[in-house]
Amino acid sequence: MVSICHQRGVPVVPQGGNTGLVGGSIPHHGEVVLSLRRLDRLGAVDQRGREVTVGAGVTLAALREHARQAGLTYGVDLASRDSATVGGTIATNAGGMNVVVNGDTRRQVLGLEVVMADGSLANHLGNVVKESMGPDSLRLMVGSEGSLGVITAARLRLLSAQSGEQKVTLIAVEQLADGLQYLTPGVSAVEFFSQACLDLVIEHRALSSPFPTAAPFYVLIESAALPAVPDTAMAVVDRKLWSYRETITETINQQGVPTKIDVAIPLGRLDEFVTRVERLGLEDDVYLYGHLAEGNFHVNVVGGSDAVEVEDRVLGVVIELGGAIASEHGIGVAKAVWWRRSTDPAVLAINRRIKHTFDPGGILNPSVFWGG
Ligand code: 2HG
Ligand code: ZN
Repeated sequence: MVSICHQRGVPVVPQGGNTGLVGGSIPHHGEVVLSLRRLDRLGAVDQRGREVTVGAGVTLAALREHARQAGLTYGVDLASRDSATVGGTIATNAGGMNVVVNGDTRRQVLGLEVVMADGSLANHLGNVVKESMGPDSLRLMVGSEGSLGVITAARLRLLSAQSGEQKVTLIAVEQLADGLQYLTPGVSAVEFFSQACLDLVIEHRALSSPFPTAAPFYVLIESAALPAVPDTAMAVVDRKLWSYRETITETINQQGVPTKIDVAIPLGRLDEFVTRVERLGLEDDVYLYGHLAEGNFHVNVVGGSDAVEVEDRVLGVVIELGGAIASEHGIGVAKAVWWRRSTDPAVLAINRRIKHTFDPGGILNPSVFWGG
């Protein structure tokens, strides 16, 4: 299909589970949508080599279950695991809850099979764990959001499953910097959410309040051993506490169409960011939550304000604080203008040349990065 589109100059948007939040997997100007979901072949797990080769359309949930049956695990996990696909998560270099221990999707990829813009198939799945054979050009597909090639299969690293049940602790904190003390060995997730998020899920999800009094933020730690929590801090331990964090997104979505802004802030400036967002005086409901270990905030804003204006104001603060305008959801169309504005011109020029080399006719997901 890609070769036909190539011959006719018809633009193509590759699509996995369509769980993206920056408009990177949907057509914007009549492009053909190429769904990869039927490429859902699960290869046999290589238990000794701790790896597996799977089709791009395999969901993260299916991959994780497949690995689990072989006594292993896949390093990336997300709340949208039932729909998000291997191809989509590679194309966006997805993060999720376990980046603190396993790294991002890029770290899990051992090899790729890709359909190039002219329809030819490029195979660099490989067989070995490490090689030294020149530039790994197909690696550029990771994070390229379908703009350089269409990922059809991936060889992925698997990890030993945690022995014993992980403990989940929720700790109330006065400021986010207080949560950073829990970034210790043996920790597999360090998540956070604001009081506004907690109030919302308590009201709409029939969850009970975990603490007798409110705090500005809550940090959720998943770890092998219980974290050393100071006597003065409120804390509870229970695996079910994940539901407070994992239901935030869908509960916000039920309140209206949110403006979603995924950003990364330098770890030394987390609370400065919170204060600066508060000072913007947004009249809408603002929900702050995300992945603390990476300084990854999901700023969700629900109300009547103009989405572009809200995004511009928040991203302006992010740039001033030396942060990144996209931490794990990618650039897509939504962040394209900001990406071009905030990226070093020399780096942008390299990216333009790479795009031209891989896709001279500009048919692969033309709106991401370069549209918007
Ligand atoms: C999460 O961490 C997801 O829950 C979604 O990345 C974040 O909807 C969002 O803004
Ligand atoms: Zn996230």
